[in-house]
Amino acid sequence: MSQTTVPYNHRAVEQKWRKVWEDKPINVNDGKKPKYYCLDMFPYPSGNGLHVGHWRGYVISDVWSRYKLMHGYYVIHPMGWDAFGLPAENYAIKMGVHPEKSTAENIRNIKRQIQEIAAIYDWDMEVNTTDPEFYKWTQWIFVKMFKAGLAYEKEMPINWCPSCKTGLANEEVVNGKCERCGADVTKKNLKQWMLKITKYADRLLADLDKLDWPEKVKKMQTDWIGKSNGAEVNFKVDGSDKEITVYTTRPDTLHGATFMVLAPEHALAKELATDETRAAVEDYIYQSSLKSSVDRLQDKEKTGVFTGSYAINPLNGAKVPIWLSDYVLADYGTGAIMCVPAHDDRDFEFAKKFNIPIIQVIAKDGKEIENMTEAYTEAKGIMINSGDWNGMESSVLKKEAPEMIEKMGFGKKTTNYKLRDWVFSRQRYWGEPIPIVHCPDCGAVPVPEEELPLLLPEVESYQPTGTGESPLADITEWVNTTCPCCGKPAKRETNTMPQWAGSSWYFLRYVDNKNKDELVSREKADKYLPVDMYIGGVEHAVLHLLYSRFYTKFLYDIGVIDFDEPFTKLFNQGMITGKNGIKMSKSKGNVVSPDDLVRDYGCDSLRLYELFVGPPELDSEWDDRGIDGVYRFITRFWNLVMSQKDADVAETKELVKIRHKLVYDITQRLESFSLNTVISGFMEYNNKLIDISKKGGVDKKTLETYVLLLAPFAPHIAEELWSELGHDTSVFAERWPEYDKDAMEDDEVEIAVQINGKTKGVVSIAKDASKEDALAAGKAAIADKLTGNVIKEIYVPGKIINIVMK
Ligand code: ANZ
Ligand code: ZN
Repeated sequence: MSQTTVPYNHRAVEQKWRKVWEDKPINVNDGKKPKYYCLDMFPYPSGNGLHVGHWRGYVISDVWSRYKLMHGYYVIHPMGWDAFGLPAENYAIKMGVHPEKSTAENIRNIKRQIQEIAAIYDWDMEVNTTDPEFYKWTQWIFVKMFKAGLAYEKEMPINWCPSCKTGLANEEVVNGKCERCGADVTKKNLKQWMLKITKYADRLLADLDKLDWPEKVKKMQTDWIGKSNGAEVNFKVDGSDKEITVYTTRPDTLHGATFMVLAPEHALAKELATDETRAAVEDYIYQSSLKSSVDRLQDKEKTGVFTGSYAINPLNGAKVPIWLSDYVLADYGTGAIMCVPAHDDRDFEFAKKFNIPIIQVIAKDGKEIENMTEAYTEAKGIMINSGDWNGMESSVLKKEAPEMIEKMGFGKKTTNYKLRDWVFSRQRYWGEPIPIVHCPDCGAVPVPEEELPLLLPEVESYQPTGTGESPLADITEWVNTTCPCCGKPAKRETNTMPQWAGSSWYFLRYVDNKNKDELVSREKADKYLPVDMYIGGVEHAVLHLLYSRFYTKFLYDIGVIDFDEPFTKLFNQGMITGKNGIKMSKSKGNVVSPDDLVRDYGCDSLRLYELFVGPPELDSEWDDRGIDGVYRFITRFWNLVMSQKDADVAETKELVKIRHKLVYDITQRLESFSLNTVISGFMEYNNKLIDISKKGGVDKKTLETYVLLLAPFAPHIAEELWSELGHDTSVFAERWPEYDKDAMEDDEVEIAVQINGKTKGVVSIAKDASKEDALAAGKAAIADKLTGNVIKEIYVPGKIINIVMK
């Protein structure tokens, strides 16, 4: 057997195949193949370039795309740039260059890095959200939403980031901090453009059932939409004709309400104060207005003030004190609650602190608890202290009570959502101008569709002003315009759209990115959309992934597309972190760039190593050193194929079995996205085959099969070896190998050998061994224990040998 082989030279091999693929693309649309759309979450062109974590996501999606390619699909695998928005603008301000310039530079650099992955991206499909030909349609969708009554203006206190100097959507506030820069978010009263995403709340919730998405993400969206069923109950204020409506999900506990709490912002809060309480009430209202909403929610101890007024429980006439407390939110439900301390944790804590009676109305085990030390919050048990409702099961009553209350005439059945309309304006420069003209006579008028795009004008200073107005407000010649409706002087809207605007629909544009007349032609949309597989990080669960679903449903409703969910299947990859799980960031100095690794080890090795570092759905710590092992594996595989390819070895039973097992293992693991175990599988089989190569040699079919399986993972080396194995067409023109379960099965089976039903040993015998042979082998295996008289010998083929002795 010849051992002198051409050594593996990753640079030469990779350069060669890049060129070949460029001249003769491997993924072509012949109009006959079925399509498969595999999409990456497109990057924003950050100045720091890509790190190995970004790379991993793109490797995963390319492996999947190539795998589908080898199943006969035309794979739509595009890439583009999410280039508007705060990150790009903040970077530009920091560097002191115009965002347009820095964005273009960053795109060039990241594109170069992405091309090093050698993914089968179709660059003809590239989109850039800051390209006027693209944002024309971002603006067009807004105009359509405006015309449909889904975009409206409202003055209200919104989330304000004092550092980014702009308003934020609720989704962009994470634990009270700006999702982008981490500053504490405050409130600011501003006139805002809003999108009525709440109109889609029910559909966004119900259609989650249609999606093949990780349960975790579905749950996050479900919780964010936060649908709850319950009742509104009206309480009369004692000695007045005022009424307070509360929202409760637990009307079954109505008899246990011993007080009521209003949010300090509630319209009646001040009016309920009496002469004795007025000073304290006003002070409390003032103090809570100073607190941020995070403080309010995270406050360790409950605070509150008694208003001096009482309400009458409409069910039993009980007189209950009305308090104010900031643990009740003004903008959820009705901003007022009935409090049942025996069955709600927060109410319990409040009642304990302010010495308010606690009345138990659900008996967990049929009896009342003497001294409650904590609330019993489950709706399970028998009603007590509840008048006519005594003896009923709480869970049943919980469902029936809303209608009972409605019939009794003091409330109604209702549904509430946590989801709020989407605050859509940003007081920043680097975004799509909102295509609206404000006319003193006609009000807000959309820019006519045929005049889109409304170009983002040049400005002297693109720094945020902090005044609540965007830098566009300074450009008088741009701001002053005429009303599209009546022709009188009017002013342009100066706010811009959030970064999410472009990313909410970009995936539709890839398949028809040069269309001047339509966002996407219906023909192409029908043919190539929706996305079959979407790959990206989980951090977008209630932002991008919710917004895109909303946009898709809207575009479906107005007939642009014929599907109402954008992403059929979703895979969330974990993060690659630095040592000790610390997020990679420039400020921590732990960013690992793929550039040097590609240069030193080659693209194929880095691709394999990115997958080998850990389960793709989990976060993994990066350690450069491991890539040596992967490089060694590739080299050993190279040498194996090169040494065996001309050896003309005949296939043996053992080789056939190994080959089918290999196909089976790799396919199963790949299908379940267990990509790290795919790589370790390759390594194990590599070792096995190298062993065999030293004994009898490895046959060509087995080598070819291995190369085919490796192709989506390490495409260059696979192409080179495929050609070394005598083929003059691309390895990607081949079909993914199939396995035969029968051929995989072992000819031998291991069975237990027992004496009187107790296992004494194990023996390996041929599957089709005769009874005599099996018993002989079995007895030989436990010969030293066969001391006595054999009464009976039992052989259950393939399962067990039992020797009965006396
Ligand atoms: C009485 C009650 C008794 C409640 C009980 C709970 C347990 P969801 O919709 O699931 O989040 N609530 C209503 N509006 C509120 C507001 N603006 N701020 C703070 N809390 C509010 O939960 C609704 C429940 O949260 C309601 O049901 C109400 O308390 C409280 F044993 O009413 B419940
Ligand atoms: Zn007008």
